[in-house]
Amino acid sequence: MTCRRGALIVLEGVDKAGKTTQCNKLVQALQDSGRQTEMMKFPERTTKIGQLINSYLENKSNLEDHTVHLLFSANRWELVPLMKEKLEQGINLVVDRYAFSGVAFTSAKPGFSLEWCMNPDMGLPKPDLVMFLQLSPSEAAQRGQFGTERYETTVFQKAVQQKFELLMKDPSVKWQVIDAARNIEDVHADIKNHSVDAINAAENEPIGELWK
Ligand code: FDM
Repeated sequence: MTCRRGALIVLEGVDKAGKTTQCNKLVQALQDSGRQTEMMKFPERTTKIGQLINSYLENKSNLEDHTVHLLFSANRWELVPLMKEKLEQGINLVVDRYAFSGVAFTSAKPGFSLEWCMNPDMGLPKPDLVMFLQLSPSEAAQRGQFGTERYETTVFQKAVQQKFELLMKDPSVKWQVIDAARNIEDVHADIKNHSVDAINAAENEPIGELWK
């Protein structure tokens, strides 16, 4: 029997939407149903590039805006060989943030076009499904205070949300909007169903190239 490839499933969304909780629950559910699945997250803060990003996000260092954008992208590219290897072995990857966060966060800064921001990520492995956990700024505010990392302010998060909305208009990417205002289990059930469909559809398809 030929080995069917794994699916690349991405969760995106603004802060407080529950991405990390839902990624963990999805990985567990897929594993419990006998599907080999692993979780990844970006930024991957453990590599040398990731450590530079981590110190920037924790406000321990400053980096020029173009530079940090390219570091976030490089942090994805450095993981591409590993991602491809896993997908080809039939392992599904559930990824907490990807190039869409990269573009949405940088293009929310003054002077950055969507196009410039997308360029360095062109050709990354293309997700088989991107789920956007939708939560209005007022619902997000009810979930408590933002943390202390860079970008964790209401004004910036609103700008980021608008950029995500622009990215979701791109029909070359398989987007699915998920209403994240519901309870954790209902959101999870929805995410799991969409993921199983994407896994079944991806099996016989080659891995695509993002934005190419
Ligand atoms: N972020 C994340 C970016 O600005 N660019 C990127 O490419 C990625 C992947 O980093 F504020 C931002 C988004 C968020 C922060 O936070 C990472 P978490 O809590 O580790 O997801």
